[in-house]
Amino acid sequence: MTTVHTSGSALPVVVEAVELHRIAMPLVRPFETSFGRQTARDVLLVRVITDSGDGWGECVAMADPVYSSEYVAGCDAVIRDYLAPALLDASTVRAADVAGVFSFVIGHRMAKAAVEAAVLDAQLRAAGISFGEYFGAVRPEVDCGVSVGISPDLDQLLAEVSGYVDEGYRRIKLKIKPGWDLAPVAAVRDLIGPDALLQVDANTAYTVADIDHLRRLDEFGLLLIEQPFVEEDIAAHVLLARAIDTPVCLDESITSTDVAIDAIDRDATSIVNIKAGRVGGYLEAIRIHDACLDRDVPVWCGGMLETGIGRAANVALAALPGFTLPGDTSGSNRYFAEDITESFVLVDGRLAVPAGPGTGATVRTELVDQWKTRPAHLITRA
Ligand code: NPQ
Ligand code: MG
Repeated sequence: MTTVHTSGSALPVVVEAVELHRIAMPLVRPFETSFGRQTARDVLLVRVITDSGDGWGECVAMADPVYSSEYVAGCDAVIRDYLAPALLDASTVRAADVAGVFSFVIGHRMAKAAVEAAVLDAQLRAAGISFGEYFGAVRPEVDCGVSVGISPDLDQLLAEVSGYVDEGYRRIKLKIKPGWDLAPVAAVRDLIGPDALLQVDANTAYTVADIDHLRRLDEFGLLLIEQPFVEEDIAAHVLLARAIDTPVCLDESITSTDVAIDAIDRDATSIVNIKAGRVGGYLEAIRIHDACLDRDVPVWCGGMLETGIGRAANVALAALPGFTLPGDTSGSNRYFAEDITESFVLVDGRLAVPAGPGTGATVRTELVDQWKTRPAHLITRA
């Protein structure tokens, strides 16, 4: 079991104000999935100003509610109207208290996760402790994979994948949907060879009627198939897992530790994608990791096109012992020409776990100002 580091490291902070920043970052190339095509990342950043210094968190919600029910404007509103006032009302908080302070709000996990991360960053910066140390990281660097969008054609797909292989990525993930599955998987398997790590992600694009078709993926030696069916339908994933040799891995469905344990117990998932934003924060993500480690279920760190703020925290999370598969922890340049923090650069297919206090990443506030799509909101005690 991993235990969160709690000794002197976790002195509480008093939150004096919450600042909400909304910025737009162009993507280096459009990213297409079964739910749509993204050309820019519309990001909500949270800065908490405390008696012991500032902390930053990143909200992973997308501009539109197409991956999850959460979306940027909704997260912005729920933080402004509910979460920030509750945090300002609490006299002193540790990151570990934040989920309790927010429990009166149902759902809105991505919004809650962003604020909790900002509090944790402030608290650990004040204590001089890194996210990795606090989480219980067991390795100084993590193996990186890359998520490859749906391409206009196979030639462009193969060119993109070749580029990532040349950059040293240790695992390729292809986005699939009906009409874009067997052929791209076959072509990429042929390109990268039988031993290279390859997996697919359907982002809920299939139904149980497609089980016989999905079984045809078995011949390509995939690490896993991620989230073929809608997030509420655990039973459909159980049926697929019985029918297919390729391991089934849930992403969208896994919203908490209890849901993860239930899905594992029902044999709906034999590998789990952990995304802190989707489950309400890094502390809940660690509890899912612990539950999976107890059950010998491998986990890997998902990605949501994070800036350096979220990327730094993800890399720290991916350094926990149960993260035995490469994550979607790509280099900054996979998505952005310029990052909002120092860039994350792959070395031999790995990213280093930041060692500095808090996330260890420094926010370039001049870029936050330059890329803003509206003035910052400042929420202070009433
Ligand atoms: C997934 N991520 O694993 C997601 C989905 C995803 C890296 O494949 C903007 C913001 C665009 C978040 C596209 C990866 C996105 C996004 C895809 C998340 O399912
Ligand atoms: Mg996914």
